[in-house]
Amino acid sequence: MGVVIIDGTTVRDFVNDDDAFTKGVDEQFAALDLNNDGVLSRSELRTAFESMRLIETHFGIDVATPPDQLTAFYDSIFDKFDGDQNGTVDRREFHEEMKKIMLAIADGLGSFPISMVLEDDPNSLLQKAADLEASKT
Ligand SMILES: [Ca+2]
Ligand SMILES: [Ca+2]
Repeated sequence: MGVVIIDGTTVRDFVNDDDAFTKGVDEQFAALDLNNDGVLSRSELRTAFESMRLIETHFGIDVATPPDQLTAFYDSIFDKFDGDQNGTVDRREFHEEMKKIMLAIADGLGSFPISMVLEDDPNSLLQKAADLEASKT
């Protein structure tokens, strides 16, 4: 666990830095693709989001949500990612949707820096955003 100070600009700068963002998303994708078949299945994506604070932060989901609602929620997330509706999420679809989510988070954060407690996750995109910001100063 680490605490990072982050604001909307930090996140937006990261998303707009093509090299850094693509690298971050690719690493995350590779870590989530548990069976290494090059695409994310419904359950792989769900496992990912269950372990990520990103979605809780973004959508305000809390742990008390009933299981059937959670399943419906994760299904709706999967459908969002699966742009061509072929039942799997490929690298390009993942990249595009993560970009939207990160920009939405950036908008939500605005210009007020907040401190976030991040799980020890080397693939956390918010952590990478904070690292990129730190590397500039
Ligand atoms: Ca897979
Ligand atoms: Ca797809």
